[in-house]
Amino acid sequence: MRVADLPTPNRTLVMGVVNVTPDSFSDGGRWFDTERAIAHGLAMVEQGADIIDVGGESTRPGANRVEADEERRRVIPVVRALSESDATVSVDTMRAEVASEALDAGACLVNDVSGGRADPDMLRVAAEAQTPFVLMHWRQHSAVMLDREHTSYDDVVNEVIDEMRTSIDHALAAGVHQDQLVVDPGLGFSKTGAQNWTILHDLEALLDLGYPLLLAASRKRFLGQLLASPDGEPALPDDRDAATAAITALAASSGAWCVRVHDVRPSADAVRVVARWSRG
Ligand code: PMM
Repeated sequence: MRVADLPTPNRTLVMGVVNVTPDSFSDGGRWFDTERAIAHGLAMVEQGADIIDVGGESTRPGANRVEADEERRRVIPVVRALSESDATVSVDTMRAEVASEALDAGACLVNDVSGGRADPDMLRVAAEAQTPFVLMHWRQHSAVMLDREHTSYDDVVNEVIDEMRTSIDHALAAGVHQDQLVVDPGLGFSKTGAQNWTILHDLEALLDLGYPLLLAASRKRFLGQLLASPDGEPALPDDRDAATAAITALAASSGAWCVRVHDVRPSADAVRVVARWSRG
């Protein structure tokens, strides 16, 4: 499946993450400086990233929101510089005004972890821009998303799908075109570790929605829990990259459209292996 105006290499795409934040769980502070963030994005293109996802607001569980002006200050110069260097850039934001400015600065895709729910103006911006729009499953802001009420499901796969269908309907009603939409189950967002694994086990059900599927498991807490030391200490984010690449291979072989990762090269290699393997 292809999404209008993005690379179509006949394999799963790799989206490299640039968090221009002081506090993301996975790489907080490393790319907070504008020039370092730009250099990191360019390095990921060299390593085989198809898209660079630039975000200025941490969504780690418990995180509080950043002011719009600060988010804009973090994100826009990085989006502009990477776009000018011909990278395909995505903006990771829940704010319509930041999305709109990033699109003006050259971004080709809007990645909204709230699926258009956090900002009432976001779907209008996406509809007018006619660029791809990642619609992630989301229930609540990060400050409260792991509270028990927000991780409560009787049947996580079907409820996530139903809630995504509702968000898709809202997007379409706002004028977003079907061809623009990418869906994402939002691993770790209002989901426990076990619920993430249930979703991954049943990717087919998500693919049946009929939209390109993006998965962002990279370095997430449930991988740290899986790889915990014998005394139960979770593996550190940097020690979750091999497991992330394993998820990339499985996601690609299941038919995911794109994986969003922090360490690009292993996943860029993995998607190429899967494509070659499947050709025989
Ligand atoms: N996760 C994070 C941030 N952005 N975007 C999408 N589409 N899906 C995700 O699961 C997702 C995201 C979490 O933070 P990180 O940038 O440190 O991975």
